[in-house]
Amino acid sequence: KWNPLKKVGIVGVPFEKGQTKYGVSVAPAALRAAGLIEELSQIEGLDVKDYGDVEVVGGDTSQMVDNMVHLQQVSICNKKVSEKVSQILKDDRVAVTIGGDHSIGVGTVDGHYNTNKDMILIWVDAHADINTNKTSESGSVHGMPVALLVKELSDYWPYLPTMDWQVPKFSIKSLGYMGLRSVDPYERLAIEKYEVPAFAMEDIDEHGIQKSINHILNVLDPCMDKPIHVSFDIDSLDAIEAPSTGTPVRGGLTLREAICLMEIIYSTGRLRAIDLVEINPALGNECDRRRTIEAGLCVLKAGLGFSRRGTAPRGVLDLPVQ
Ligand code: Z70
Ligand code: MN
Ligand code: MN
Repeated sequence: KWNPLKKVGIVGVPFEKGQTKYGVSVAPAALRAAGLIEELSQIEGLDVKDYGDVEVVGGDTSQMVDNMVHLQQVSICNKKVSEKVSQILKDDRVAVTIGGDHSIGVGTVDGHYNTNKDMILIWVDAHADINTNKTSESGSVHGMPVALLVKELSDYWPYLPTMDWQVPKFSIKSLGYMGLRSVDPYERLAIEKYEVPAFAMEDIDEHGIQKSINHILNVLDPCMDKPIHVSFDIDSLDAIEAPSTGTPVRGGLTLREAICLMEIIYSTGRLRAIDLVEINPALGNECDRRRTIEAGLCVLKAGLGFSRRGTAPRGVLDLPVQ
């Protein structure tokens, strides 16, 4: 019934104010230099359009809201991200957003929700990113995007100046997690309170990657007709697979599991948006950097139809003769 869209739009978001380390903002340029557009264009039948980077500007750096660092900059950037993601989706393309830190998930999901009210969200991450400014230990907004997005948690926030453009309407009932292994106490409470389907690493160990993702898809969308958004934090991968990230956590997904996860979601024909965030090319050595970027490219390719089986040339029935 559903065929994967064979058109994709890429947008970079060189934003890093949702966390404290320098370097996540250079990931879009590093991925492009590593051949992002060319690699994706080699996928059989895939039409790739580069929408460039969202312009990131400064803003008031004073703390407007308690325990929310750089809120105004996060807000200004995310408004643009939301508009860009909506535009790509309206152009009938899969929206691929290259971060940047995970605070940009506010904009990508907001933009997707505004175009598809029935979308479901798979948050692939070592962390749950569902802190409020009251529960966060760090004050970093990249640990808060899910809590900002879901309507069920709107009463747990104070008024957020500059965030008026973003009204939380997305339901936590349409959210699922994969890869968790560093979850704060109040984040765990939220997951349990709202019965969010969450496959932490021990659950993936128990059930395997295929059954885990299929279970989440079945819980969130039993009729199998909803658009899917995957917000992929590179730190969901094991620290050995993706060392160049701000908070690497050992014991994570293998790249093979992540590829398998993306292939399964692609095969539904309903994957409409992918975020790839938290790659930090400024951390680690050259080997770490290349490894991490290559892992990110593999994840994107798997989500956009690259087949590990190989693809025969189109319209050709036999090998060439001498
Ligand atoms: C912690 C917090 C986080 C990424 C760290 C960590 C959040 N729960 N996310 N690294 N990618 O600060 O809220
Ligand atoms: Mn994250
Ligand atoms: Mn994370």
